[in-house]
Amino acid sequence: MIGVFDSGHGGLTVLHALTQRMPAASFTYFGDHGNAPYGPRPEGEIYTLTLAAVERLFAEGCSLVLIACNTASAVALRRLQQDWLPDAAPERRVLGVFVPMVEALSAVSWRDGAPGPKRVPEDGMVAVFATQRTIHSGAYPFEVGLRAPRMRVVSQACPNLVAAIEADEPEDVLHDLVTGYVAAMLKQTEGRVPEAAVLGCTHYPLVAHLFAAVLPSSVQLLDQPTIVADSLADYLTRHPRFAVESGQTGARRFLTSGDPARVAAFASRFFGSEVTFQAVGELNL
Ligand code: DGN
Repeated sequence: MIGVFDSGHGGLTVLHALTQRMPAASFTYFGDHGNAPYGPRPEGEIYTLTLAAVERLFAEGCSLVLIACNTASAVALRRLQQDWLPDAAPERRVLGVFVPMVEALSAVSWRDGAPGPKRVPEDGMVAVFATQRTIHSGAYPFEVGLRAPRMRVVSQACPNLVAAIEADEPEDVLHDLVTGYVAAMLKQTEGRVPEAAVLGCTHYPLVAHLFAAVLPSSVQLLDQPTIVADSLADYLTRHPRFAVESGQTGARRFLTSGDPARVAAFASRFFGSEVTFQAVGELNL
C-alpha cells in the first residue's frame, strides 16, 4: 500500500490524480479529520500530528507515505525526513506534495522548447497561492531559491479560502474571494504579470476554474495533483522496490480519525466519486 495523508479532505484531490495516473497501485488514505484544520495550529503541533499520522500509515503496512497537504509538507516534511526517519524507519520513505511543484517550476524554467508547460524564464516570476501557514513557513521561496535562484516568487496567502470551500459556499462568494486574492497578488507585483501560478493547497483544485478565469490569460496555472501524480509515478519507476512492496491490486482504503458518515458526505466532492471511510482511533497531541 502507498499511504496518502492529509489533515482532512484536501489530499483526496491528489489521491484522485494518483489513482488516474497509477490505476493498478494500492492506496490507503488517512484523513486526520479529528484534528483538522491544521492551518491555525502552531508548528510544533502540526509536526507532532503529521509524525503520528505517518506512524499510523506505516503500521497499516505502507512503506511509502505521501503527505498530500502543503501545510503539513511545508512545516513538517524536511524535519521528518532528516531527523526522524533515518533512525525510526530507515527502509521507509516519506514524500510531500510541495517539492514536486518546486521541481516542476524549476524544470519548466530550464526546458526551453521542450513539450509540456510553456517556459518560465530563469529570472521570471511565479505566484504561489496557499494557506497562511504555508506562506508564512517561507518554504516555497526557499525551495525555489535552491533550484532557480533568479526566479521571483510572489507569495499570496488566501486565509479564508479553505473554510469557504469546505462550507460549499456559492460560486459568486468563492469568485469574489479569488478575485480579492489575485488583486492582492498583482498589487504586490505592482502590476507585473507572473508567467506561472501555483495553487499550493490541495483544496484549491476545486476553485482552479475561478483562478483561471480571474488571472490574466497569459499566466499558466500549474495543476498540483497532476504534477504530484507524475512525480510519484517517476519516483516509483526509479525506486521499484516501493512499487513492488506497495502492491498492485488496485485496492483503495479510506481511514479517518473523525466521524466516517460526516466525512464521507464531504469527501466525494474532493475525490470525484463516492468513498466509504473507516474509523480509526484519534491522533493525540
Ligand atoms: N489542504 C491543506 C493544504 O494543502 O495546505 C490545507 C488545509 C488545512 O489543514 N489548513
